[in-house]
Amino acid sequence: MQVPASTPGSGTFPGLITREHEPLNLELPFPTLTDWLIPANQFYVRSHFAIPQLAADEWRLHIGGAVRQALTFSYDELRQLPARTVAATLECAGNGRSRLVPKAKGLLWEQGGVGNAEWTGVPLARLLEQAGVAAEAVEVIFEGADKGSINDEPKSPGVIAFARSLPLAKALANEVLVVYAMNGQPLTPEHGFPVRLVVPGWYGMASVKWLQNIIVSPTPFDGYWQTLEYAYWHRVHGQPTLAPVAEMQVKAEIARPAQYEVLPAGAPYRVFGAAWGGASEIAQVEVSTDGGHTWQPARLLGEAVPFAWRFWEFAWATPSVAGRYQLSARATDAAGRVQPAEHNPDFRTYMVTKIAVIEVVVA
Ligand SMILES: Nc1nc2c(c(=O)[nH]1)N[C@H]1C(S)=C(S)[C@@H](COP(=O)(O)O)O[C@H]1N2
Ligand SMILES: [Mo]
Repeated sequence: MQVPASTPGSGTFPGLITREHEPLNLELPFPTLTDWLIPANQFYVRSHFAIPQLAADEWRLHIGGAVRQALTFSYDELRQLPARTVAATLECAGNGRSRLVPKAKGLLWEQGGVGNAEWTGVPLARLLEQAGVAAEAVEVIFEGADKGSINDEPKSPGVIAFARSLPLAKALANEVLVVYAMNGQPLTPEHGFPVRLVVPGWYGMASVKWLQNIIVSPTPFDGYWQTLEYAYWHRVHGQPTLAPVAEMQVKAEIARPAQYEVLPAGAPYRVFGAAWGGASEIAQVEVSTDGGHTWQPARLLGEAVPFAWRFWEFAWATPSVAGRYQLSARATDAAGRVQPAEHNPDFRTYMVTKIAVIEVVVA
């Protein structure tokens, strides 16, 4: 088959989609998806403040709070410690928000606020062990070097840093890394240079970039970025209570065809996409080509890699009758979670995984 050079996925990258200039927010044009590991310069960028320009030789990581001994690491000291490399998919909790009706406030991400990369760094557990976590500790707070004030509602109390916490059990999990390399290269400024946290299995907001302070806390942390933002309604004994957004939900996305792509009638077409969803393995992806009436299994490609997305494909014979057709994909994970048809309003404008419709024109 002759493939014109401009066809999505054929190898030419058209560039990232600008969602916001200042602060910088860039989305991957998802129909271009080809590589399992997304190169750093094609990886979506989510930032809430100006990107701090940090010098590696001046940067320090401080670990304090409820610890036996406060510690400070330089960039070189950190890179001399035993390292681990973990492949993990990061997805912004607001990815897919453009699908919400009525139109949501906030950045209107389409499909591409997501990417998969190999992250290299020091297991956080090792650093916490060296500092000696106090018996009364319950959470660990991570603070980035970026700061500013949020002037839209909900307003911040003046100038604040980007900060998030993890419960102690997740902070000590061996996949959580204090990262200095992405796909084998030093981090770029957009992705957190010199050092960021990477929390595999959790939405992207947990993976604090430009990391400079780690504070072990004897109380739960109720900061701006996990109460006023990146929080959802969690029902406890029927009572809605605000909880920080955490683990990723199960989701499949169609990369090709693209929305409103024109396809020839009566021809074979390879529907292609990715599926992901936190710690649990993707068990199944199904595709519907008739607006969700019937579903057929897609073929999972490659191997299951914990915390990383799984590519899939589905061989479709396009109808011989010209017209508009609706394609959808839905994922199920090994824990039995199935992608929902409707958005859960308790999730507010986060964790948007409702089954999407890609409409194509068969001509
Ligand atoms: N310091 C800091 N860390 C941050 C953010 C930020 O604005 N500041 N954004 C978070 C959010 S919401 C996401 S989705 C991921 C995005 O990481 P990326 O820009 O490398 O794709 O970074 C997270 N870490
Ligand atoms: Mo995000």
